[in-house]
Amino acid sequence: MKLAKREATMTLLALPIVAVALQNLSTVDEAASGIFAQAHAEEAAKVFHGVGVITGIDSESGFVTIDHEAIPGFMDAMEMAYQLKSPAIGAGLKKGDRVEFDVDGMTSTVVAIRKKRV
Ligand SMILES: [Cu+2]
Repeated sequence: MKLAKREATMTLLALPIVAVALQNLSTVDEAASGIFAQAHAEEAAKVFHGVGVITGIDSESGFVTIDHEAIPGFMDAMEMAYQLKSPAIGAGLKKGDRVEFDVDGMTSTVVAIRKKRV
């Protein structure tokens, strides 16, 4: 891409106006591919929403075990341990609490968790 651009620019050195136009076009192209890459990164870092009951919580290590319902597009219903993004976000939660939570699809880290109103 870079090489092609340089060659094209050199070929068109005698036509500065066209060269500038080509460069502008290329810049737009690069900006567009940057947006595309960002969109993909966001897709990979998708956050899923779950609902379940806390069956265990370790507020020091920041692990919470949740007996959760199926999380559409991510995982079936199961009981499993999740790492909290930080132990602080689990503050005030205890075993038996019904919660809703957001889990990062890439790392399976719980990024948000709160008591669910019945
Ligand atoms: Cu699970």
